[in-house]
Amino acid sequence: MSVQALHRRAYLGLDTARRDAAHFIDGAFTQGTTGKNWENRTPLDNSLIGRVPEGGRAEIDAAVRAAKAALDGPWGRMTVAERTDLLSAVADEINARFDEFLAAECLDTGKPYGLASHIDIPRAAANFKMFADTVKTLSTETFVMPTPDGAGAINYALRRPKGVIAVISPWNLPLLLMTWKVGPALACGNTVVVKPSEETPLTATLLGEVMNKVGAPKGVYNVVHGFGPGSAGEFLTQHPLVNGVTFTGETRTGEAIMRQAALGVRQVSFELGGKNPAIVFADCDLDKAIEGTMRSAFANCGQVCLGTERIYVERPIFDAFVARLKAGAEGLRLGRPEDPSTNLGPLISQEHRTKVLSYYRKAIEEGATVVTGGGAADMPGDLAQGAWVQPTIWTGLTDDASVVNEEIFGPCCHIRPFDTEGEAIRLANATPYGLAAAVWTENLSRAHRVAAQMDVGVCWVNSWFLRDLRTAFGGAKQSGIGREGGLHSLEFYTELSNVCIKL
Ligand code: NAD
Ligand code: 6OD
Repeated sequence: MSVQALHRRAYLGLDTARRDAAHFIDGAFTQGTTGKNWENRTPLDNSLIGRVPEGGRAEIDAAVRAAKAALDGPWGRMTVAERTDLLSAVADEINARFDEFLAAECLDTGKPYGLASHIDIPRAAANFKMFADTVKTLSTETFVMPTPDGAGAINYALRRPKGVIAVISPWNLPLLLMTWKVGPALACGNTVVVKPSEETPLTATLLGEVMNKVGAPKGVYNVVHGFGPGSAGEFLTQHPLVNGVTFTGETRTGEAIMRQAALGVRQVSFELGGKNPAIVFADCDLDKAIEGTMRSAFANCGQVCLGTERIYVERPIFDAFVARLKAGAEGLRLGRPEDPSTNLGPLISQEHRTKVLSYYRKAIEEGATVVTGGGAADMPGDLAQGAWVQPTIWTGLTDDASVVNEEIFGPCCHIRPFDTEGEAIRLANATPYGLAAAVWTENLSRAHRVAAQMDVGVCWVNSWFLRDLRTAFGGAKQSGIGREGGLHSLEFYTELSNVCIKL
């Protein structure tokens, strides 16, 4: 189906009534009792999508208690096979309602249909399928031990759900990142209360309809909308019946949530910010390095935690690389999501645009050469009211420039030459963050050698954002705590309990 046809179907599918968000608590949609709500505006042209209710302590308490009751009730009594069948049905239903999810996500974020239909929505379905498959075949360890009386003992481990999991998610890949946590949490037998980003309330709400459709017991999946401090986010992470907090977002927010989760000593799993490097060696396949770096620097308007904002290029190919990346950036088409030629959307909000543009100004103050872009994007008609910026490339900054050190989260990058492998590794690692790195080389030995020295959770060689969901995903240093993905998710979403039986 063409993207335009998809668009027509999707916008019709997402009827006006559904553009207002609602909390989803104990299997029912509700506006809650605070009487507070806010306007949800699309960053495409700042027009009103609908309203979002702000949850308070009462909504959080109701959601957490519903989640606890489901654990102690029908959900807790389901067999693994029943639970995983239900999660597979969730995945099927997301795919069946693909167009509605797509329309909702693209309204909230402004991202191109081409991107969301290849990444965000299919990955959300895959997040449920993959974790359902993972837990189907789980086993645990057993140890037989001798005892002084000669009878012996057997130890075996039980993996039990952790309990009620608080899921706090960001706006950049809203459904993908929320389900990346909800999928394994439910597969392991937990129940969840989700506090989606205030910028992107729609797809989390829509998932409530899916849960009801497939027959998920009430209280298994709950959503309460709101903000962070002094609002639903803080109330949720402090709630005494919450057993674990999984969060994706800014490192500074992670610090606040960690303090909140410290009450009652709740475990946290954090996927945080980054200032990710790419190292491009002269022996790379330049076509592939340019194609990959175009994606890592500009995809989703640079709003991907794994995105590349620092590029180190070996001197012999520096000028060629800069010229080709400039040509690529200048070839990007900004526009409406449904336009098949669009490959760059707006930033998430006017507030974020102000932040990104402040870095664009700072780059010039700090002495950058602006290779391309460097300012707001002029857009026609209604789009002029949206959160658009130009894709931007700089060179010439010193290593201590704030633009080279702070996460900007926009469609921009700085390119710097290097002369030796050791220098490139030192520069790439010179950051308090440690989320991801990309290395471009055709030399196999170098690929292994350099990857082994990157202080990051994820290192891609000759690729970027190539994801096998069974692998460990997370950040080193200030980019996170813990790893999620495949069996690694069990570390956070289950409690291991050893049973020792004396024979
Ligand atoms: P954010 O930290 O501003 O917000 C994330 C969520 O936290 C939102 O739902 C927000 O309402 C909530 N929140 C804020 N303060 C809170 C508090 N005190 N208590 C409870 N909840 C609170 O992040 P964002 O702006 O939505 O997303 C962008 C950031 O997320 C970037 O830094 C990016 O690098 C990071 N990110 C990281 C990953 C990863 O996998 N490491 C993935 C995506 C985004
Ligand atoms: O692919 C994933 O599982 C993942 N967590 C991606 C994060 C992207 C950050 O914006």
